[in-house]
Amino acid sequence: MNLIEDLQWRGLLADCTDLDALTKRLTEGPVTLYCGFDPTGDSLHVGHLVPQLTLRRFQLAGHHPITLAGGATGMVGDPSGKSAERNLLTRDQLAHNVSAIRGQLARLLDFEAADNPAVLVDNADWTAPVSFLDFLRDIGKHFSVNQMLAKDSVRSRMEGDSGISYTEFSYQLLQAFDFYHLRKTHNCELQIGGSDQWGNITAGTDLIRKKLGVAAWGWTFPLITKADGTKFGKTEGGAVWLDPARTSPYKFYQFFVNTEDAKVGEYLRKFTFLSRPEIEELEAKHAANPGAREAHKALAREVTKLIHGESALDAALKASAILFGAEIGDTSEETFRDVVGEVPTTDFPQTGLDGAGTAMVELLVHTGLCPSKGQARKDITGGGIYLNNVKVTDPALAIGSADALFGRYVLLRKGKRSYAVVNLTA
Ligand code: 383
Repeated sequence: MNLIEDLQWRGLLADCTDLDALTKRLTEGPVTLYCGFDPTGDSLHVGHLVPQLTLRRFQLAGHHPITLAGGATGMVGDPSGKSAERNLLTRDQLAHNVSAIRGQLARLLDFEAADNPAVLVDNADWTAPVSFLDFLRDIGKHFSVNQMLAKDSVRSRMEGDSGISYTEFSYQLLQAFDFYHLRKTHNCELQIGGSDQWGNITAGTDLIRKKLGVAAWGWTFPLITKADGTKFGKTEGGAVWLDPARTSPYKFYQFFVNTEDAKVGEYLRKFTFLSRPEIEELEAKHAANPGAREAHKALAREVTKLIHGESALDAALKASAILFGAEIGDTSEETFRDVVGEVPTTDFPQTGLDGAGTAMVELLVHTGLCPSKGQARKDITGGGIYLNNVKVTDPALAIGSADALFGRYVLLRKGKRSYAVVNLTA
């Protein structure tokens, strides 16, 4: 399977400006391509993974990837896919965001590759020095307002209530200018992006043709959705970020392991570098035994390893195992807190554990795991109660401060799956 066939098999082609010509060009030798990311926040999120991985797929096939941080475009705000005008970010915010996402942009690409090292650029470097008058004369003159109005990003806002400012209306010119600049300076022939970027990308291919008279291609991939068609990458807690300080590797792992069954094959194809036979085998396993969730686990493992590395993946796996009965071991307090977040938690005064402590049966009732102390004693004698995932045998057991995890928590469990956390309060 060549690169294009592989990308198509993975479902990574929504549209291409000229697939036949690009296919031919790719067989003739390495191509330089780019994808842009605006610094709208100080972290990228899972929605940015497909473009990043696609750049890497091209690099693995011998092509030259450029990843672009939108220091200039971030000052303006892309209207694509947005139903309302954005708030302008301050220069300080932008500088902070650009430096925060630089590392994330570099993470998945190889900048040391001997033949085709990746390159990271910031469009502020070539856009900021151009004067407004020069831009209007040299770039603006090549755009027809009629065509600009026809772009989805603009048309939907003209039809909607909130309209569009001149600032955001101009966005497509800036992105077109980038492609033109990279075509001239880096011989960049291809721009990739999500299908929301089609209008901006074709603005660039048009500008290149008009100003340079040479070919350039655009390639978009379908936007990832959930099974019901809604936006991918959002949880109750908000977006799933690539920054581990915002979304811990444990939560990141959980997000992918909880992928809907109907989507697991698609996500394996789009979010991992597993080969076609490997993915087909996982899909077959899932079809044969959905309960084992092997495909989901493989997906979550692969993506977590890619973004957070092997040791963070190990920690996430150990933490995940806690809610399946594994002992707490050397889990960090931070990770444990993530786990605790998923379990009903009840406060209890820390002083209650001083001295002789508090009877286990009392805590079992306090947390609601057992309806009465009598039932709690029976459950303990029956062998169904665990303290910090270790089986309890003595119905008269008292819990003291030595049992508190990280000095703050007691993990109680009834049977296989019912957990409760006692949160010790000062
Ligand atoms: C800026 C300057 C360029 C080329 C592209 C850009 C950014 C682009 C944009 N992209 C989105 C973003 O930054 O706004 N105008 O959040 C997202 N991308 C990629 C992909 C995606 C798009 O970064 O579909 C999802 O991740 O294209 O929404 O010269």
